[in-house]
Amino acid sequence: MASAAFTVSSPAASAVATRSKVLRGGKGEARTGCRVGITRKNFSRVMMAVAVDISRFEGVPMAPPDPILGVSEAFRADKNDLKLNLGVGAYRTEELQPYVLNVVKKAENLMLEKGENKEYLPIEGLAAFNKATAELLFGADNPVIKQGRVATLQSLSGTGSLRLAAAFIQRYFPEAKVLISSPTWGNHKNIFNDARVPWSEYRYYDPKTVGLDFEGMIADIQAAPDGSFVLLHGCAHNPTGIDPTPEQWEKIADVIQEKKHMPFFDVAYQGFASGSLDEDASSVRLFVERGLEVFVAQSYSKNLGLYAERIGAINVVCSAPEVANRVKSQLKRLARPMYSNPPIHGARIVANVVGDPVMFGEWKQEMEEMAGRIKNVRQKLYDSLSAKDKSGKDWSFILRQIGMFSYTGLNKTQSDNMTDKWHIYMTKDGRISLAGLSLAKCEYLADAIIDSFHNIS
Ligand code: PLA
Repeated sequence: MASAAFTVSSPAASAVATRSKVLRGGKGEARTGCRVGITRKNFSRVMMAVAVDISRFEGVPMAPPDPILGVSEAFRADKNDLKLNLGVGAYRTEELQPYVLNVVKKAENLMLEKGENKEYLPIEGLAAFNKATAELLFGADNPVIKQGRVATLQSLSGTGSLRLAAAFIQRYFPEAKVLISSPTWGNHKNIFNDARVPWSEYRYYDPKTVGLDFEGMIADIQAAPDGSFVLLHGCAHNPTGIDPTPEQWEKIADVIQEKKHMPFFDVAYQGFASGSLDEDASSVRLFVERGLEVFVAQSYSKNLGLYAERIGAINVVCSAPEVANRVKSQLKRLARPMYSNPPIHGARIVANVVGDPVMFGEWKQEMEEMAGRIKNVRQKLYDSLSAKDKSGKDWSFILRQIGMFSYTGLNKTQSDNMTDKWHIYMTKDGRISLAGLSLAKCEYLADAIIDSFHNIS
């Protein structure tokens, strides 16, 4: 720890020590951190005239690694050739290499040719992006767009958009709580905690059926105080890969409407669940068609592979254009002191791809290919598990799950075994990212899962 050169018992003493710049060696010799030119050897002298930095951070404990992004750090440190990173939901090629979409490269080349400048964007982001992103989500012909009832702000990808919405909830609905699914994407809880928005969970996953606990979900949404915010995954629920059916979505909308709750969608995988952008937005559109006011956070990390560009948006569908203007003005007011204005590069890529019919078509095709590759490894994993596991266990739940992930049902100890023995990196809730799996690695993964499932309790 590069903290203090000497052990000092109290802040007052440290202040005196720093001020006087005359310190005794001895007790603190083992510690480091003194200023230039002082070696450990010199420390043994009885008296020294040195300036010492006494850390003000003694009260700052080490934070635990992030349950998802921390897995990638551990993966990078592993030197074993067999290692496999199924932690973070990042798409890889069959060769397990990161993938930059061809259509993204094409759009970037065009941008370079045009020689666009790097001026600040307005607080709400790039106008062409905001138009494109709302149209992609709601459908260009949706009356809410035509009537100007959507407040759209480009923000820092899905996470930043959720965080901005959380700040808005905290400021304008201080009494409200947010209902989140159990389980959910781990960062949801952090986001609402940091924004000081109270939350509670609604039942979602039923380990007995390895499916949706629909009754439990409805009962919990019904039991929540009127006017709560209900966080819903638009498609490809993370981590379970289990989505409600269209009929179930209707019932969820009924209860939310009845209870005057506010639906709040997190759409981080549009196009990645079914391969179709429209189909994956159908849950959101259903709520909008009912005339409800709705929050929607969007991300282009996965569907356009723009992970590091931090491009996404927060959309708030309002009852009237005048309301949308007010809401937007307040979102801008929240964004300004947080990050001032959003980055331009990813916004231009999205605006160019969506705004150009040829590139839009190319994107949809590449997205289908990515979604298709994930479906293929999903099938192969299921086939390998079924062929290798002689216990008679039914692995078909893997085929019923959709999107990037499979929720294997492995517990923490079993997940630890996957990593410690098999060098397979995954989150401790038993989630594996199939987007990071190749056909060639399916058999190895199946062996690891069978070993962990049957031999570790
Ligand atoms: N919402 C959900 C449901 C997500 O799964 C993720 C990303 C996001 C929002 C935010 O993504 P963004 O900020 O990059 O737009 N979840 C990942 C990565 C893919 C992560 O944890 O940050 C995951 O592995 O779960």
